[in-house]
Formats: sequence, C-alpha cells, structure tokens
Amino acid sequence: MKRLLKVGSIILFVTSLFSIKPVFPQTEKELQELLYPTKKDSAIDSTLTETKNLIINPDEMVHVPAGNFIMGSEDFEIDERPVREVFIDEFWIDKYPVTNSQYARFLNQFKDFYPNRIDEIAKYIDLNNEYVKIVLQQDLYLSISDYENHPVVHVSWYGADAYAKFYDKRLPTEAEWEKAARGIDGKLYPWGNEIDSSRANYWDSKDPFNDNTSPVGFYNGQMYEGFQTQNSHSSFGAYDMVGNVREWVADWYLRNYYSNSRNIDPQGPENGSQKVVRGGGFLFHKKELRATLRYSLEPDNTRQFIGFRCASSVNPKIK
Ligand SMILES: [Ca+2]
Ligand SMILES: [Ca+2]
Repeated sequence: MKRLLKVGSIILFVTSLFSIKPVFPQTEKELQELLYPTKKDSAIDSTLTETKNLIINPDEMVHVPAGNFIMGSEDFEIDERPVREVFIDEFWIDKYPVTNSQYARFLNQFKDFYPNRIDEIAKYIDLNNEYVKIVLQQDLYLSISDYENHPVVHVSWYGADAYAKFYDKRLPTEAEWEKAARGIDGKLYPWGNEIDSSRANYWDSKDPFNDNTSPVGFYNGQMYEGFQTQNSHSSFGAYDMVGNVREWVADWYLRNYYSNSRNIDPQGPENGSQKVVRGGGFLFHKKELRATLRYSLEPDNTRQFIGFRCASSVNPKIK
C-alpha cells in the first residue's frame, strides 16, 4: 500500500504540473504504464514465445485453507523425520516460481523507489553469472528474450526476501511450502507418489529445454511439439513445486528441527547460518525431487538451480 501511496503522490505531483486530473492506477498493468510510459518492454509479457499456447499470469497466487497436514517422512534422510501433523493457518502462495520478467520489473521499480539503495542489488542477484537471464541495458533491467517466463536463478535469500517485501508479501515458511506442495495427506509429490518425466523438470528428464530451467507452468497437461505433459499442480493449484528450480523459504535450517518444532504454524529456528531451500531442481536426479527433501545454503549465496516464490497471509485480491 505504501508503494501505491508513493506512486499516487508522484502522479499527483506530475499531473499537477500540467493541471490534468490525476488518474490512479487500478491494475498492475496501469501502474506499469504510468511508471514506464516510454519503457513498455519492461512490463510483464505473460505470453511465452518459445512454447506456443502457454499463457500464464505470473503474479497469480493460490489459496491454502487453514488446517492440518502431514509433514515430514520416515523413509529418507534423518532431517525429514519424524512424520507428524502440523496445523497451518490459511495463506496464499504464488502459483509459480518468480520469473525473470517479474524479477527484472522488481529491479527497475526498486531502483526508482530507493535510488540510495541501488548498491544492494549486487547482493540480491548475481548479474555477472552466465546462467542469469536478466541484463542491464541503458539503465533498464530486462529479461533475455525467450526466458521471460523461466524462473529467475542466482538470487540470494536476501534478493528473494527483498522482492517479497517490496510487493507486501513474504517468503513462505518451510511448513507452508511443504503443505502447498504435498497437500494434506502426505503425498510424496504434488500429484501423488510416483514421478516421471511428463510431470516435472529434473536431470535427464528429456524435456525440450536441454537440462536447463523450463517456463513456469509448463507441466500443465499440454502437448508441446511432441512432448506430452501431465497437469502436475499441487492440491492447491501451485505449479513447479518440485522440479525446475529449488526455492528459498523463510526458515533457518536446523537438521533436527522437526523433532523439536511446535505443531502449529512453525516458523523455523530463531537463528542459524543457512536458510532452507525446498523442491527439487532441474540439476537433480528424480529421486531427489520428493517434496519432503530439505536442502540449505548460506543466505548470501546463489545457485543456478535456486529461485523462489512468495506467500501472503492476506488475500492478495483485497490488499
Ligand atoms: Ca530437465
Ligand atoms: Ca521447484
């Protein structure tokens, strides 16, 4: 809201110079056009160019109702144990991982709103890395063509957290992420207990992206030039929870946290040195794609296979 107020006051100031009645943006698209009237190429293009007929709204969120779910697993690593029932209050979570288009838009807006914090951008994303598909061209951050709807990678936890806060969202807790991925009944994957290459992007899954990221929402049941997918969202409608990129979440990592944590809205340990990363990525074999797998990394670090998605405790439609 504070951002809209700021935008509103800028618009009021500019329009008052020309004695024109101010028009406040009603939608994100109108906001974009007001902010970047001559730079429309920075706006979100939700149409995939390289995969025809796959159209998504990357800003969409899905609702996860309040209630218990089964968290953890007894069958794999020690840090996934024990299995227990955990209550999570209602929340919303991004339907897809944050894309290159979205992150480029954030960087443009961030530098305009916080001109004295531009130095922080270097801590948010490793723009010099060859795998990053966002470039700075003439003072404007842009997604490289054909990668607009691929998940952003090489973002640090700080870069993920800054994005979420800028849009009045937050990172999901580890428990929220697992509930959004598995549903309430302890499934190993968002759709069930078996995995194959028609459902998620993993290493050697023979998808059309040559062991790279895939556009978010790709595994939706469509056939793409001979490659058949199955609709592989979770019970709550979130896509790419496993496969594609692993995702930063809010919690600090502690190996034995599950055996000590509370069973109502656990928030993770008070502190730590590594943040939790969830959901298998395109560089991992399918046996490492289970939704219970826990991974961790120092928050200032970045990886080619790590992105993120946001959550909200407030309905995004009534914010
Ligand atoms: Ca793959
Ligand atoms: Ca994922």
